[in-house]
Amino acid sequence: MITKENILNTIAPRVIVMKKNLKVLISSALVTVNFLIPQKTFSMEEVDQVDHHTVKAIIETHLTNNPNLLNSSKDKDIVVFLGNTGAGKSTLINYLSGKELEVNRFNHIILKDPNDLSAMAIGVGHDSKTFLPGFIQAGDLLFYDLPGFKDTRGTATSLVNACFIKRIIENAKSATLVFVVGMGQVNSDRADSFKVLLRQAEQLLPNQPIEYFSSLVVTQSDQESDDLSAYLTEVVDVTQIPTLDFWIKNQKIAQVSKPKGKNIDQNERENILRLIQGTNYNKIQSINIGATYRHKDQNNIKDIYDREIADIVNQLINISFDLNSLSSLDITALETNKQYLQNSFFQDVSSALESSPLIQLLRPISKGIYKSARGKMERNLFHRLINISAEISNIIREQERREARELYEALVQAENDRRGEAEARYRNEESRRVQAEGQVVTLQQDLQAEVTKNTQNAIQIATLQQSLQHETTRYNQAAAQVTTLQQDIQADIAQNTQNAIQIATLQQSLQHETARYTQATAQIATLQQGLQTEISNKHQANIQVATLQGSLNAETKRCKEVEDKFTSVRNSEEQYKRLFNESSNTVTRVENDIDKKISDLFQLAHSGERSGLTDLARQCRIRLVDLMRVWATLHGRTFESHPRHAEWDKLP
Ligand SMILES: Nc1nc2c(ncn2[C@@H]2O[C@H](COP(=O)(O)OP(=O)(O)OP(=O)(O)O)[C@@H](O)[C@H]2O)c(=O)[nH]1
Ligand SMILES: [Mg+2]
Repeated sequence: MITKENILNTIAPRVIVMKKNLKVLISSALVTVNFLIPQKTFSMEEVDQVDHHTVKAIIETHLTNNPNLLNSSKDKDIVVFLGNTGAGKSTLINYLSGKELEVNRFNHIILKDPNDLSAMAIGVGHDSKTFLPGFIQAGDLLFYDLPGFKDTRGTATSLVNACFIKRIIENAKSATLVFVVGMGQVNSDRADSFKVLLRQAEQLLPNQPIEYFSSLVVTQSDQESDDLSAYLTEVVDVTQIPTLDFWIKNQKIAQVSKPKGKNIDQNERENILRLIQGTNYNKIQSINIGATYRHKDQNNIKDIYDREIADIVNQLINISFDLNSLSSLDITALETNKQYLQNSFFQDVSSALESSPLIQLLRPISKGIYKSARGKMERNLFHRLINISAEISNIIREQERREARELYEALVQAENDRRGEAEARYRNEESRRVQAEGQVVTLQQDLQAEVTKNTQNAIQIATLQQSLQHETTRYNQAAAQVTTLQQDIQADIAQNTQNAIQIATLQQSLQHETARYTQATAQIATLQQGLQTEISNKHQANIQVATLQGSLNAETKRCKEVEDKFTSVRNSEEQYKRLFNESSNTVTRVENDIDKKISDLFQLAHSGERSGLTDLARQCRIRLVDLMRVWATLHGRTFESHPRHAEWDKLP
């Protein structure tokens, strides 16, 4: 059976293995960021095996322990002594500021009072003595003793000094430079180290007209003061060193002679002070302190940056990527991390670098080195991020493929299991079929016996079938009766239905009649009241009837009298009628006579007309008028309405 549990149980152990693999994959993908850092051992001459955190600690310690030095030049005009280590800068500053000096048995100038902490420490032999910059106020001049350029104290010292030098010079209101060179430097190697010193100064103060605010003091001179310029011009090719040429031409040169015996010439001191006082001061906005580093220092600083950047990147990875959560095989989480890597990680690295205290400390004194370290990191990180993104994409794809494969395998397994079950079921069915076949044979034998028995039974069956036939007939009759009954019932039901309808109608009528009865009852009550009234009226009427009877009797008597009168009138009327009939007959006779006469007259008139007896016709006409007028009177009509009036009118 394929169930979710089955599938999960099959996949789960493999998923655990995959998770472990993924964790290793992502860890290595991210950790390889470290590989871009050269795995070079970081060493410092003075403090062995210090890492960049120690360097940072050293710088911070010196800066916090020497706030006076750090801020000593603020808004002041300062005199800065520049020279290679061992050139005699510290010795010169002590000399100029009036410290008591003496010459020891090795012909070295030393402090008379070695415990004078205000004096500058003087080196012995070629070892640089000045570890940190120092300053001393000499009258109205403020001298700054800087450690020798390109000394051998190591990167940490160089960085500490760089911090101080940069702060002191840039803080000052203005500065004048005193370049210090030992006569030995001038004489040896065609003054190469002198040239290097000047080149360094130019790099330190790029785009500055150094010669205008500087002077040169040559120490351990074996020349006469007045011959110094001539000697330098002779020994050094001044065309190659324009600054020296400028100093010589502008008399910006002084010297300290090698001590003769135990004495130190005090006259030269005044010369040098005058020289310094007569030289310009200049505001120095920004110095390129990197110029003071040796190549080795530069590599070490680069190393410090690389390590700090690697630290920051790793820290950021630790913060931003929870490898445990990444290895959960959660594709959404992986995608999110991939998006972060592609979109924001770079920016976050940049911000983290900007806020690193070490970088903030070192950057002002090693801008170029930081820029190149960062550039290198950005390039590498960019490629690395692309690789990591691709790696994560691969992991996601791989995981999806694996999951799909696991699922497929689980499904195949489940399908195989199902087939196995089906086969087992088939085999089971097969054995059951074989058993069943055995049973079929037995059953066939039993069947034969049954057939024999059946033949006997068949006879009985025939008999039974006849009975059945009979019963069927009876049944059919019964069924017909049932049908008839059903029809009757149907009819009854229909009748009942009609009855029910009639009952309903009757009920409605009953209701209606009841209502009418109620109304009639009310009317009866009204009529009874009316009857009562009528009875009382009748009583009154009886009284009136009695009265009227009396009147009637009187009238009857009068009627009798009238009747008698009427009888006599009738007799008169019959007499009258007889007379009337007699007169009517007379009238009728007269009428007939007139009509006869009229007709005769017309006949006579027309025959007169035809015969030309116009007068006769005319007399007939006149006679006719009289007769027709009589006719009109008899009939109560007009003359013109006589039927022969028109005929008469045509008569002449
Ligand atoms: N004979 C002689 N020795 C000198 C003279 N100036 C310096 N020295 C010696 O040169 C050595 C170095 O002198 P420093 O003054 O320490 O030299 P610096 O220039 O301060 O050296 P750093 O501090 O290392 O930069 C010391 O032994 C001095 O005694 C000089 O004019 N004559
Ligand atoms: Mg010194």
